[in-house]
Formats: sequence, structure tokens, C-alpha cells
Amino acid sequence: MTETLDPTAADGPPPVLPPGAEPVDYPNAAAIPAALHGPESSLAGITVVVTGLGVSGYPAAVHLAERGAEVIVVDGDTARDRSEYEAILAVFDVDIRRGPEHVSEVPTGRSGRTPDLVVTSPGWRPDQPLLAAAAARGIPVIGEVELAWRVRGANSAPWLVVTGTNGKTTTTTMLESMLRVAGLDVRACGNIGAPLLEAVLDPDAEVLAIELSSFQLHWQFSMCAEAAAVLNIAADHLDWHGSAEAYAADKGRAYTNVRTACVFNVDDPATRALVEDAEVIAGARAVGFSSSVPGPGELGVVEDLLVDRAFIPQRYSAAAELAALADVARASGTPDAPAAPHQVANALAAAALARAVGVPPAAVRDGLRAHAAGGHRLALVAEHRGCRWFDDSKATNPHAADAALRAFDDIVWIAGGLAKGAEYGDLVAAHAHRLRAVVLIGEDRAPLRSALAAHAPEVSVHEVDLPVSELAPAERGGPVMDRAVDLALAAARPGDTVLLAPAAASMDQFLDYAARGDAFARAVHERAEA
Ligand code: UMA
Repeated sequence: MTETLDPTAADGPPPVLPPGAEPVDYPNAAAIPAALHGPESSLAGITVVVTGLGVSGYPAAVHLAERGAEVIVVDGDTARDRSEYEAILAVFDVDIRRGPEHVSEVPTGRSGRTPDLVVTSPGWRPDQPLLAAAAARGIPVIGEVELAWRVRGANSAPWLVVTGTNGKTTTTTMLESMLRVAGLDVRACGNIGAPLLEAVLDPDAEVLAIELSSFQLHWQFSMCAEAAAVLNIAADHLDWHGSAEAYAADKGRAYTNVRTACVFNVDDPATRALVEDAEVIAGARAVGFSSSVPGPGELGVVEDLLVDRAFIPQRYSAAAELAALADVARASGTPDAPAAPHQVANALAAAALARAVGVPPAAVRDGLRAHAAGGHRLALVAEHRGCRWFDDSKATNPHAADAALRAFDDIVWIAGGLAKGAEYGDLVAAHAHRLRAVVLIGEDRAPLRSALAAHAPEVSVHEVDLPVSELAPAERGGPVMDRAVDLALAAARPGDTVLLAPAAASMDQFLDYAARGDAFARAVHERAEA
């Protein structure tokens, strides 16, 4: 954008963002086949490589093949059972090539044609050899978001986008609940696990609540969300993006071409900076959310109420009541505790997105009341041997683990997994006084081990060091959690809290964070019931 925003200015009209003026610079964009637009036009004569045979790649391959494209799916992994996907793709004559030998070069189709397009899954890094080779040869590489945006055709369901380092899934499901209570046929999709492409192709969907990761945002440039929220920015996925700046910039792509509202976190200046840099559609507004009393153009908290001073005509003199803090506590699955600050922020962001498409205040409140809290977020698993055992497997980075560690004293902390380039010094230093012991799991134990040696030298550290051969099957995590729970049992004293808050991703040893949390709960229950 071209001027500085002051979204909290007390006088004058709410700031209107200037229209997007600069064409978005995206590698090889001009070579994207025009026939991709709309869900029905024929793709005969076009060859597409889909990288990744997973949740994202499978529906993309089906859709492209159904429309007549020659589709080649490549995946470097041969261990995972993909037989269900493979059986259906075989019906569409999709050429599936699995194994490390298929992911270093751009494949040529059976027809002998050089591919016209690569559609990549989000887990593939931009420097992955096949993707880098495609880019160098002038072949456009897009992801599922760009594909879904182009394919949506006449489907005018508005896109409400949620991104940020932490809180995305909760915010998206809170938003989904608010929209549903307001009577809209909503699909919650994206990084949440339901492919965006399937939601876009669903003719009944009236509005989409879309969680997007930085990976997904990286591979798109056309999306025009109705409204988008960046909840917060903390260092994460640095191995994928290369730097904190590149990571934040990809998050900021959520705001590009927004039509109605760019929702940002007043308490996190990095999110405001992304709005200030965004190129948006004329008339779009910056709307802040804040954990304190809101100014005009913001949503916030007054005493024990969530209020809106952005989407009401009298925003300079009044505020609309949306919900009570008690509704947020209930929505978060902790009805007897005060609403946690991060959950208040999530609820306000969801409310801002819902209000951007005209959801009335009462539906915000009732949507929160109807919201079922997701699992693996500081969930009490059991009380065993005088200790309380908590599963916060959803803490896949240091920022999320920080929130969990703050909640207790005297902790036996189970941590580790895929570090994704994270630094742990600050996290360990902040919580060293709470730690009774630490149990390290996962592939990247070294950065946690050295942070503990530097900042918590008194704390005993135990490691689950299993040879790779003992880890299969990956879906169950093998015996990792049994060993971790036994080590935690030996270290804990009555009154302690044993906390699984790994501060790292799960995919080195588990299918996903849910499988990791389930394995932990199973191991605890087996011992508690023995
Ligand atoms: N693969 C390779 N080479 C690579 C990378 C991956 O061969 O260099 C293969 C993998 O073996 C796998 C396939 O590619 O078989 C697809 O891998 P993927 O990691 O892209 O996973 P999908 O199953 O397609 O799921 C993806 C998202 N995964 C990631 O971003 C890592 C899912 O987000 C998302 O729900 C799904 O698309 C639908 O949009 C999960 C996630 O962990 C929940 N997201 C990260 C997070 O939340 O932190 C960003």
C-alpha cells in the first residue's frame, strides 16, 4: 500500500486501504494454462505434474485428470500406504511414480510432452530439486490455493482466510461455528485437513472458513479473500522458508487483494506491518482486534465483554456487545476457568471475519457457545500417581509451547520432534524454574539438549533414543511414547504436572500431531489402568 495506516485513529472515517496497484510478481505466471479457469473446461492436451500423493495432492490429481489433463503424480516416499488413493487414480489413468528417484527432475509424460504446470503439495520446499528445476525451465509451480481459486469458476462463496503462527485451527473452527449459527452453509477447509479444492467444488457451500499455512500461501498469488486475518507472527518453519522475513512475507500474502477487511492483531505489531504493506481491493478496511478496550475500527474487550467498534455505524461513539468472556472459556473447553488471553484473541479474530460478511452479534455469541474445542490443546488426559498428565501435542513450535508451560509449576516436560529450524534458548530460559525434568523425543533433540544445558543445567534430561528400525509404523509412533511416559513416570513427584508440549512438529515419528497426542494418551491410560 502507499500510505501509512492508523487503524485506531479516534477521529475521521475508518481507514480505507488503497487499491492494489502493483501487479503481483510470481515466477512463470504467464505460462499457467488459461484452460485451468472454471471447473469444467477441458484440459485435454495439457500435462500436469502433481508433487505429493497426500491430502492435498490426491484431490488435485483427481480433478485435473477428470478434466482430461495428462497427470503425473510423484512422491519421494514409498513407505506410507496410499493404496486407496492409488486405486482411484488408476481409474483416471493417472501415472503415479513413487520413490526418491522420481523427485529430483521434472518428469516427462507418457505422451512425451514436457509438463505445462506443476501443482505442488504444501510440504514441498521451494528449493526441492524437482520444483527448482521446473522453475528454472519456465514451468509454473502453483499450490492448491492458486488451483482452487482458478477452478472455483462461478462459485461465489466468499473466502474468509485465517493464518498466523498459532491459533489458526481454533479460530477457524470458531468462525465456522459462528457462520453456521448465522444460518450459512459453511465449509471449514485448508490446512485444517479438508482440502480447499473439494470445498470450492461443492455447489452447496455458501461461505468458506479457510485455514491457510505459510506453505500454502507461498504457492499462490491470485486469491482475493473477502476478509483475512493474520493472528500473530512468531518464528516457525524457518527451514522451509529460509528466513523469518520470508516466513512473515508469505503470511502477509493472505492480505493481498482482500475485498472487505484485513484483520490484524493490535497487540502484535508484525501483523499490523503486514497490513500496511498489503495491496488490497479499493474499499477494503484494516480492522484490529485487541485484548484491551478497542478504539474505533477495532474489536476488543470491555470489562467482561467482547465488543465490536468496527462493523457498526456508530463506531465513534458506541460499541456493539458480541459475547461474554465466559462464552470464550466455554468455547475453549474450559468453562470453569477464566478465558485464556490467546483464546480471547482467537475469538475476536473469528468474530471480525464473521462480522465482515454480515454475521449479527447474537450469532457470534451463540457460535462461541456451540463451539467444540479441538483435541490435543492442553487436554487433561489422566491423574496418575498423584500427577496430572496433559496433552498439548498441538504445540508444534516454541511459541505454542510457551503458552502451555506458563500454565503450570513443577513440570515434567516431554518435548522434541522436528525442530523446523527453531531456536529454544529463550523458551528454556523463561521456564527453567518450572522444570522438574525433561524427556526428549524425536529426531531433532540436539537444539533442545543444548538449550537445556545452557539455560537449565540443574534440570535432569532423559532422552528416548530409539534406532529408526524400532519406530515403525510411523502412524503409531512405535514405542516412542511408551518410553517417554515411563521416563516421565520415573522423574515425576506427586503434585507435578507431566506435560506433552513438544515445541516441534510430529511428522518425524507420527502421522501428525493428533496421532502423537493419541499415542501419549494411550500410553498414560495403559499405565493408569494397569
Ligand atoms: N513429500 C515428498 N517430498 C517432499 C515433501 C513431501 O515426497 O519434499 C511427500 C510426502 O511423503 C507426502 C506427500 O508429499 O506423501 C504430501 O506431503 P505434504 O507434507 O504436503 O502433506 P499433505 O498430506 O498433502 O497435507 C498437506 C498439509 N501438510 C503440510 O503442510 C506439511 C496439511 O497440513 C494440510 O491439511 C493438507 O495438505 C490439506 O491442505 C498439515 C500440517 O502439518 C495439517 N500443516 C503444517 C502446520 O500446520 O504446521 C503447515
